[in-house]
Amino acid sequence: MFGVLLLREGVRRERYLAFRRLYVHLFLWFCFWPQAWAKIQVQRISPERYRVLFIYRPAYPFPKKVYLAGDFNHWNKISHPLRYHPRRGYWSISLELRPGKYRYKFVLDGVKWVFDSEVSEREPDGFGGLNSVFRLRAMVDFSPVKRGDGSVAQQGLEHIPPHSSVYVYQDRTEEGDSILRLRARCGDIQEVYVFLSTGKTFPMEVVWKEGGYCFYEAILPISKPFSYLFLLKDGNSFYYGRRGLSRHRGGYFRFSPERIFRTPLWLRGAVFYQIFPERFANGDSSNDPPGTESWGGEPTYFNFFGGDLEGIERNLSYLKDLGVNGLYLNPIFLSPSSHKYDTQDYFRVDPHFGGNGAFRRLVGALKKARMRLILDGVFNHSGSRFFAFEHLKRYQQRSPYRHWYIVHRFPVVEKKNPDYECWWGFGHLPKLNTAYPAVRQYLLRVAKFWLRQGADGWRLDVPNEVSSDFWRAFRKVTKSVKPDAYLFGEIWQDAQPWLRGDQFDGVMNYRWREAVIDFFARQTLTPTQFCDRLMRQRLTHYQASLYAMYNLLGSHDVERIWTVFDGREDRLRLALVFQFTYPGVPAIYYGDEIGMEGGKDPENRRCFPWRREKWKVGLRDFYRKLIRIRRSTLSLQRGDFRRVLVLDEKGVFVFSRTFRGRTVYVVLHRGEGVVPLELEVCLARGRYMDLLSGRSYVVSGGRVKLELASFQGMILRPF
Ligand SMILES: [Ca+2]
Ligand SMILES: [Ca+2]
Repeated sequence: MFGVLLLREGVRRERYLAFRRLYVHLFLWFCFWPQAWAKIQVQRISPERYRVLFIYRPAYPFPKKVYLAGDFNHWNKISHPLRYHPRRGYWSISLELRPGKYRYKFVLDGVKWVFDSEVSEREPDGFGGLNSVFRLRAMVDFSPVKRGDGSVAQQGLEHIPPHSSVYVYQDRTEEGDSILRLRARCGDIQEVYVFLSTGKTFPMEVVWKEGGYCFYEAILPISKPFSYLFLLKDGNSFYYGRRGLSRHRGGYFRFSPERIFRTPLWLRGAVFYQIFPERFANGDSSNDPPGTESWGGEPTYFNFFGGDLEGIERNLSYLKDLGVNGLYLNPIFLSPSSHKYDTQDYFRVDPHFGGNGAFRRLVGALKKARMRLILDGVFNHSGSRFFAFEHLKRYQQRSPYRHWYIVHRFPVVEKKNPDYECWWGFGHLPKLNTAYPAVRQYLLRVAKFWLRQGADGWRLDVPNEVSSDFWRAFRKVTKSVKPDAYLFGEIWQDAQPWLRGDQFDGVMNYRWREAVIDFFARQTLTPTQFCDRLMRQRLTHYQASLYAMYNLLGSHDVERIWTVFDGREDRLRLALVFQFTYPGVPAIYYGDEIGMEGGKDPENRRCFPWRREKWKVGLRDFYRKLIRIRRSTLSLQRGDFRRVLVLDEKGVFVFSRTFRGRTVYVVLHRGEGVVPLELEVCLARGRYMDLLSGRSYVVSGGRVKLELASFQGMILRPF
């Protein structure tokens, strides 16, 4: 009996020791198991540009791929893959960024979003999670400067720097004059001039300040090539040229204004209308896809309503009456979906849209109506039913199309997150290998073909995911077929790299849209801040591209503008006054003009209601009026842009547009109540008419007295 007890005691002790070992293991495992960590390293390239290294070490289970997504790439979850360093066990990516606030997350295997738990700052991501926030502050180690001390700080002087610059230093105006800019330290120099090799001088004025720098600008009435220096007066006279700062003249800069790129002139007079063809109008029910639902039903990602090209053709009179003269159509080529971003055949208009015959008829009708046509070019990826991908799936390694795609591992099987590159992990949207010559030639052939069939240009889908090298070839080829073809890209972030004259004319100006919404709808910007946001885009882009920007308030990818403004029509109308008076091509997303509502896809793709009682007729008439004003006022189409008056406390913002000596003033009052305003104008006497209300105002002593009601806008033209 005792023996049995002893035995039991021994078993208990064994068990106790086993448990203790397990606990110790668990404790150690908990303490030393590799946790995920992240780190950011910053290196200064110039005061505006920094190389930022994002490092991430994941925890178990280890991902196969890590991507970085954030404000800088419009949260694209696969455009910025990190590189794996097997020895160190971490992933990294280096980006060139400007000072500013950046929200970001790491994306594991293209599906799992994780925030960087190491950073001190974070904020809600709007989906119940958190974003990491990184503030990149300018690193400026300035020595003190003084005005009138007989010296000029060489440090900070910049004009055409050797590295790619953020700012545009040489440009030409819409009227062909030359623009020169110089960056210098603020509070250092008394007077700054452009000094020509002929001995002529032009004073420069400060147009922008940032991070302790002043940006000086002069507009010279010169359109032929010339040589120049900068003359800096601060007690002594200094010259700044190619060889740097000197007391003597020499090392002249050269400028050939005619070498600055140009964008199609017809864009200045253009007002665009974007159509999602499946939802605008059903002109031919015999071509409807199987299962087509009745017009006006609630859209899902997958249903059809039968819209087609004949529907557009039949309603051209509506568009002509509205006043638009350019159409941008979402993709129209054969593909299984309603949105048609999954192309099956680039040379065939979808039979559900009426096929190539309907396209020819539409082109004919558009020519008669003097309307331009822009097609949607989806060249980053094809659909999985595209012949080359079909062939690849069938014959695998043996397919001659194996290099048309980027295959990581055979066999190629279509599924979610497959073993080949695709758009956002969607297996049915395989990424085309645009670096491969045969693919390149094929796509360029597509681009030329449709221009020859009557298209006037291309809107390019996700071009930031395709190499710039491809777009350079694309521009050359398309402009050789049609020199005034309009090329604009879907770029959500800073578009400067695409708008230097070698790739696109403009972009879908989503940044501008954000600023407009922040100022007019959310009212989170003061007039000064709004003006600064605009100014920044103006100084970092060539004028040619600013006049070719596709300035949109709505599209198939964002909430309806009526919904964004939450139905506050007075604010929306004021924003529209701004849209139609600002440089760049005003663009309307179908149905925004009648106040269609809806959140993001699929709500923003509802059927256009052709029954007039569903329209907000007043809003539609306001659009018509603005379009007419825009199309009949050359100063609004081609004029320069000048900030005239900004009153933050009154919510007033006035700017002017001048072309060939004719100046139009645009007065915006973003706020409640009545604001009296005395505006200094360029005429000493005469009269101005507000093109919106038809009222006239007399100039007396170079001033006009105005009274602005809540959210009122005025477009003042001399008459
Ligand atoms: Ca000085
Ligand atoms: Ca149809």
